[in-house]
Amino acid sequence: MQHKVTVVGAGNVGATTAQRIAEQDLADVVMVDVAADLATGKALDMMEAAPVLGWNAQITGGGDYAPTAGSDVCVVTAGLARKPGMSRDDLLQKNTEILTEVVRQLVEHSPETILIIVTNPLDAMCEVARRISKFPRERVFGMAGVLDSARMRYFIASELKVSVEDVDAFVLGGHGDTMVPMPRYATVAGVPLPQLLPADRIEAINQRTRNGGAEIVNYYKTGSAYYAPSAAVVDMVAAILLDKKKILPCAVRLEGEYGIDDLFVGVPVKLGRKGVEEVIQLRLLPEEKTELNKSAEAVRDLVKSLKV
Ligand code: TXD
Repeated sequence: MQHKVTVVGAGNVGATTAQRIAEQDLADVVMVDVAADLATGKALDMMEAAPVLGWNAQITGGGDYAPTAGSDVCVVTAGLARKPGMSRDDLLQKNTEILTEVVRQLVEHSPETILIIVTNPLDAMCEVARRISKFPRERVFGMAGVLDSARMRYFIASELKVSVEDVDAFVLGGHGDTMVPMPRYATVAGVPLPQLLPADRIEAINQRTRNGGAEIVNYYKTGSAYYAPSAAVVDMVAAILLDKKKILPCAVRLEGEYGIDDLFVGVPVKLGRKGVEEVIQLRLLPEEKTELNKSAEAVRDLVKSLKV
């Protein structure tokens, strides 16, 4: 039987995610958006590409949650972007309201689903989704690390003029300015990055990675990145649906790992059909641990002001 994936929010990230899933014939896709016609129209537009490109998945879209029933995976991209005059805290409260309603609906129609949260502020929205869904951490987690790591991998590959396929890298921590790129664990065809680049060039790559989202926003002026973010989501969706047991950095609720408890933080996990099947513990140097703790504290501050 074909898998079913719901994508809430048919905006830039949501629609591109739906498109990528269909083009890979990974699953049928249901898009839901408060802007119901937008979701319906984008779904139809994508379906009309299917005969040309030759994929067989079904995409539907609208404002109703009934068609989402029995979804294997639900991706939540619904939310507002920060508008002029809006504080980060205003955004936090507004997107908390949106997530609360969206997750309630998703869980009602698909009680066994796996929730992948994308909406910012990412780590705090994961906590909102967890509180509303009451899902175990295996089935509610967020996308950020795959994107941040992909950016780092690209920057390394272009600096060294090698194939992106040869480059592996990890970024830990919250999805924000305090994220922790881990060059010590980055490799190029198996060779550790510190053997290939001097420290100052590695630090420049780390800094560009931390600034990766803002760099794109500066070009787009309105709106933020969505090609790489949607690709990152689909990597996670495929790992789950195809039970790959793939190790990917995700925002997952730590329960004592890395010395952090009861908080969503980006760390490598094993993704398979059950969702997060294992939290991978890396051995960190004291300075890396300090950075990770700092990043976790930034997430904790946000979570403290949640009103759910
Ligand atoms: O790494 C990451 N996690 C991220 C996060 C990478 C990229 C984008 N990131 C965040 O995802 C971004 O900061 C936003 O919070 C979300 C979605 O980004 P996108 O670029 O797709 O935003 P859009 O294009 O504005 O789309 C949001 C859609 C839009 O169509 C709204 O009508 C819809 O969300 N929306 C809703 N849908 C359903 N239900 C409700 N309540 C709702 N409210 C808004």
